[in-house]
Parts: sequence; C-alpha cells; structure tokens
Amino acid sequence: MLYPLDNGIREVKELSGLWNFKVDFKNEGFEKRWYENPLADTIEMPVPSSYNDLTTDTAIRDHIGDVWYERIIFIPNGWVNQRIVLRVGSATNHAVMWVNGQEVARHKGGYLPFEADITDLVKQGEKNRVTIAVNNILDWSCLPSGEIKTYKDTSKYPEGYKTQETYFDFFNYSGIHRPVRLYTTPKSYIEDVTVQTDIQDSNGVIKYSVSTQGDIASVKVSAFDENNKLVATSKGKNNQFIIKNAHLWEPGNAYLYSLVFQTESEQGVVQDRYELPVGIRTVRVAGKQLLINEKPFYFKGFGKHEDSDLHGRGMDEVINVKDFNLLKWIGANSFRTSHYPYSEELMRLADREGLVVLDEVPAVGMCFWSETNTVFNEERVNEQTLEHHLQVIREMIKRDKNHPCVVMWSIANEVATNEEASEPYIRAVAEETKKLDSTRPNTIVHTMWPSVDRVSQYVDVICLNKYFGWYSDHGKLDLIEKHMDKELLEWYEKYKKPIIITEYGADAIAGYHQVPAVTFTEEFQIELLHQFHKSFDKHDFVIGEQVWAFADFATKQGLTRVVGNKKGIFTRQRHPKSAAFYLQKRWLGKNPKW
Ligand code: E9O
Repeated sequence: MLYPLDNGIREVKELSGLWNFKVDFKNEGFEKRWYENPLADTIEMPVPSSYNDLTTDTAIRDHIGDVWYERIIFIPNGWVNQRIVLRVGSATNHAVMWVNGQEVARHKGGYLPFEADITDLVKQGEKNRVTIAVNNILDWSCLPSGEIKTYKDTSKYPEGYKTQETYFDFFNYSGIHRPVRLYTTPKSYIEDVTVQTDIQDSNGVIKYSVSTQGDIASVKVSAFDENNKLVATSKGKNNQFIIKNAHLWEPGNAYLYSLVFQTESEQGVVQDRYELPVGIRTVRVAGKQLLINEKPFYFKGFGKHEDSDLHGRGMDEVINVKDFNLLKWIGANSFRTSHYPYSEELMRLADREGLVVLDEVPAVGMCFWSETNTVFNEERVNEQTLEHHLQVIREMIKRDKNHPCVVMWSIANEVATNEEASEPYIRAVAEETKKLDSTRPNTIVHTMWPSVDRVSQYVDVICLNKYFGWYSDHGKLDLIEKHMDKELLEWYEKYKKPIIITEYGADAIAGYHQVPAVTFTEEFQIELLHQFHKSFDKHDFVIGEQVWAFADFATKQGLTRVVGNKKGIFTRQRHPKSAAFYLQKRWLGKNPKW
C-alpha cells in the first residue's frame, strides 16, 4: 500500500487537527445510526492522538467499546476528475468509516493503515461529513489478543460490570493514532510498487514491479541519485535495471535513490507519477551471522514503544525526531518495533537516518492456547486468531516491503511456544512471511527455554527476551552471566542459528540511587546490563543486543508497575538515566563484535 504523496500530479490534504468526539457509553451508536447525522454533544479531540489521557475523566480513559470521531471536509475545486481517497494511518483497535452517512471502510487491527475511494460520495463546494467509529475491544480473534471478563456476582459488582483483560505490558491506548489524509490520484493510476535490490560487483540491481488500474499504455521508471542526477531508466511493469557503481544503503550511512514511476497513455500523455525512496542493500543469514551488504551486522539498540506523555500512542514527529537523535547519541544502530508496526512516518525516517529495523506484528500476549484454558472464557488462541495473524502479516509486508531499514520480520513476541498447538500455528505464519517476502529473514521473539520450544526450526534468526536477575533470581546479579551462558549455548546447540537478545533489562526509577545497588535503583540497572554483556561478548553466534526498553512507558495499572514500566534507559520524557551513559560508552567504544 503506497504512502500518500504530494507531487504535482497527486495531491494530499492533511486532516490532522481537532475532530468532534463522543464516547458511546451506552453502546447505542450503531443501533441509532449515529453516522447518519452530525454527532450531538461532542467534545474536542486531537487527531492523531490517543484519547485516553486527554480528559480528566476516568470513565473516558478506561472506556471499553466504541468512541466516535467526526469532521467536515471540503473537496478543493482543482480535484475535479481525480480519484479521491480517504486514508487513515491507524485506528486502534478497530474502525468503521462513513462519508456522508455511507459506510466506506471497515478495518480490524490497530496499527496498520486503511483507505477508501470516496470519489463518488463527496460533493465539490459543499460540506462533506466524515465519521469514524473506533473500538478498543480485544478478544482472542484479535492481535494483540485479549478477552472481556464479565462479573456475575451482583452482590460484589454492579450489574453488567466488565473489564478488558490483556496479556501484554502496554496500555491499551485507543483512538485515531496516525494521520488521516485525503489524497488524489488520476483515474488511471499506479496502485502499488514493489522493489527488490541486489548487488553485483559494485553495481546495484533493482528489480521492480508495478501494478496499475485503468487505461495505462506504458510505465517508465527513472532513478535519480541524491544530487537529483538521472542515473538509470527502465520501462515496463516488471523489469530490472542496473545502477553502475551504486551508492549502497548502509546502517548508519543511509543513501536513498529516488525511483520515479510514471505512467503514460497511448498518446504519450503523462498520467500518474509516484516517487519511491530506494536503498540498495542486501540482507541474508549465513551460518552464525546476519549479513547486510555481505558484512556481518551486530544489532545495538532497543525495543521501543510508540508512547509519550499526553499523546499516548499518537504519532508525533517531535517524539520521533528526538528518539532518533537519542538513538544516535547513545550509539544504537537499530530498534525493534515492539510490539506492533510503527507509523509510516517513522519508517521513512529510519530509511533516511540509516537505522536498522526489526519489524514486528502485534502478536503479543498469546500465552494461552486452547489446550490450557483455565481462566475466563472458553475460547483462547484459535483459528480466527491465525486468520487475523496472517492478514496482519500481509498488511504489514504490503506496507513495509520497500523500506531498506527493515531487515527482518518479527512474526510474534513471547508466544507459548512450548504448547503443542503453537507449532502448526507458528509454522503457518512463518511460511506466509516467506511466501510474501523471500528477500528478508524472519524471526520469532521468545521468552521460553530451548528445551521446550517447538517452533524455531521455522525461522531464520532466534530472538530472546531474558530477565535473569529480574523476573527470575530477582536481585541476584552474580547469577546472570552463568544463566545466560547456559541458555545461549543450549539454544545454539539445538538450532545452530544466530541469536539476538531482543529484551533484557531492569526497572529503574530515575533518581533512585544506592550502593551497593538494589533493584529499582539506577545503579542496579547498569550492573544488570553489564552482567548480561559479559555473556553476550563470549558467544560469536550472538549477533545483537537490544535493551528493554528505550524509554519508560505506560502500562495498565498493576502491583509491579509504578506509573508504568520503568525499564526505560530514558524516562518517558526522554531524559537519560545513568545507564544511558554506560551504554553509550559500550556502544561507541571498541568491541570485537562491532
Ligand atoms: C515484553 C514486554 O512488553 N517482555 C516483558 C517486558 C516486561 O518488562 C514487557 O514490557 O515485563 C518481559 C517478559 C518476561 C518474562 C520472564 C519470564 C521469566 C520466568 C521466570
């Protein structure tokens, strides 16, 4: 799915700003067809943002169900004879969209875009009403998964009392989280573009395919370098061409060519145009290593979240730019989009800044399969979950396939891969990923042990989240290295695949200090990381370390969460804890691994 572009042929109109907003407390909006008329009794709500932290009302923050957004749009006069598309960057977790009372789109999944062709529904020179209902309920058919718990004992709970149970460690922020845009294309247009790159000698090989709609006679492709110099051309919907002495896209040293795809009519009239930034690079797993441009790559960085004060999970270029500057300052070269695909704006920034990305689907919290049903409902991870998982993989790869920054697909995080039912499930997901993109390795992120794991034969790289000294042997710094060594060797022995530690860390409350270190102090966080590093440095099959987490982040309320998860190396406001200086010294220092 192409990112909307303004380029003289295509036009984009941003719909960010204040929208009318209403919480459907009585769950009546669909039945009463709220979309047919302007919403009554609304409050102001910024788009993009999570709505949860913006009012002073607990009932709004913790609402389970639908909320409604609405705004008026005008269609510019110049848009006559254009195809007009309404596109939502993401709405968490489900959305239905109407234009002038007509349903135009339905989308399940909170972290990927959806759009609708609304050309025939909008009127030039008049007010057009866009209504979007967003629902935050998570059940077992969703990713992330969850379930609604109902409380039957009316002597203890009010009638109809329910809670949204989630089995993941981030606040279930909801709302329209990414920009909403109107954009145009000509009536005959470029629908999608796929680019794959290779390197032969010092030349870049670019293989592309273009899909179009309408009457299109020919496709032309021109490649421009960063100085806007034309370096190669090609023709046809599927083809490949060479850029001589290509400038490669490298981690920390990004270089992007601009590929301009242009369609023409029979008469040679230019119809549509799309510019795609393309980084020439290769990625593959070879034995114990992951090679980018045939050079071993060691991942230094973090698991992150799209999370900040007030905005919640709302896309914010201010936070994105600050985070990238901090990543570079600390010597990180990569991050994982834990635990969902991040905004397209962030991915485009990573392409430009040369940061390497592990792109993850929102498959988190899948710790209960049908065979271990013990808690609330009958249904746990099931066929519908798998169907949705495959759908999300398709949407993610469709959106992110052309990003040079993405070097690997992460198909799930902390799944109960010890259970029998996980094997066919993960196998199906892993195979789908390969089928859709054979140019990138895939991985799954484990918190299980090698002796019980049933699925790692289906992935190329093994990722581990390990919490010695924290969730096990809490506070025992002296055991970490030994435990880590043992486990790493067992994983390698069993699968002979490269390993990235995608999570290790400790909560530290900024400003808490003690010597000797105790848990929750800044000193303990440093010492814990240091013990892990002693182990990582010994094993050549360990190809990366990503600390959990980049910054403190919001979670649901819980006894082990003091105003959120405090494993950040930066506070939620992006101020460094002491461990940031320790990591900076390690990552910018010398090490045979990098
Ligand atoms: C996922 C991440 O979203 N991994 C969690 C992180 C945490 O801080 C969370 O924020 O809790 C850790 C999972 C730890 C499982 C440890 C199992 C140890 C068994 C003894």
